[in-house]
Amino acid sequence: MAQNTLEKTSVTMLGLGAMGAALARTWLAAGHPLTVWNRTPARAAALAAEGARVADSAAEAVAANTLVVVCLLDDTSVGKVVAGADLADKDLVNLTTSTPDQARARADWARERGARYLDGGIMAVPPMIGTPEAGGYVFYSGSRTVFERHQETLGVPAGTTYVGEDAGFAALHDVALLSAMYGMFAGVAHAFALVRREDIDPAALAPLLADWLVAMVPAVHQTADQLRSGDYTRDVVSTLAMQVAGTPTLLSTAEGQGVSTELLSPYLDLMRRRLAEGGGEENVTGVIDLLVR
Ligand code: FVH
Repeated sequence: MAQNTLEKTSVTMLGLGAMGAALARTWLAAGHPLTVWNRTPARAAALAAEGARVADSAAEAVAANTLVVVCLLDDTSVGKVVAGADLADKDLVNLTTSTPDQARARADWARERGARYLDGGIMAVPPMIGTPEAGGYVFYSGSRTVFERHQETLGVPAGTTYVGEDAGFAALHDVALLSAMYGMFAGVAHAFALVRREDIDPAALAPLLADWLVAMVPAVHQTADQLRSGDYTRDVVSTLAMQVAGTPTLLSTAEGQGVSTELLSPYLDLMRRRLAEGGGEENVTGVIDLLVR
């Protein structure tokens, strides 16, 4: 166990799955006294050997410390696990992935039980926890008091980014980033599919693709700038009219290569709709307004 536990905040950790165990281990290694509980007790054995105190029940673990961190499978399991515990005057930090509405409801639920509530959305996978150079971090939202009081402790496993008092905002930021990631994965899948049957080494395409995607990243900031100003023609280099004119090339090439356009077509359809509505001098920012119902 790490030395010098003096003045380190004591932490209770509920849930020792892949993520919960990784989080717990970093607090232990940093010298934070740690009480853990997991539904399947065997998963606590390794942490016990490293110095964690293992509680017999979730209620006992919650009673041990003011700072209670929860990282379970889903919101339903959080409700089940924490139901029997006395939450009065606890700082409950829930790092379980949930929807914004679940997080808000969980915040109300915790408040009704006398707890202060902070929600978290983890932008990392377990090997990134406790590895600052990996760049993982956690979005936090909800009680600013809890965030500020425990920021140093919460910063031990990964970076911390507070995004507001609305308890649903951490989950919303988490899902926004993940959704963008899947959009990128969809584009990457289509690109590799196009060359799949050719004598083109995927390993040769990969760096070209990666560099191109990185070169396109400034578009994210331009989009934000246009949304804030309301002027979707601001600093446009490639107009929507020009881009839509190029879409038959993309679709014909896919057809020629025997590749389904089911990933690409929905986005191109939205571009065409925006053009039809008169957005020809914009770039693609207007598509966002078609998505918001
Ligand atoms: N692992 C990852 O890559 C991602 C990265 C981003 C954030 N997620 C979220 O973190 C939450 C926990 O994920 P995890 O990786 O720790 O998940 P598991 O290894 O499957 O462990 C699940 C824990 O939840 C316990 N559990 C499940 N159902 C119940 C229940 N009904 N009652 C009590 N506990 C329950 C489970 O206990 P056990 O199976 O060991 O008894 C584990 O402790 C999650 O929200 C991710 O989306 C991870």
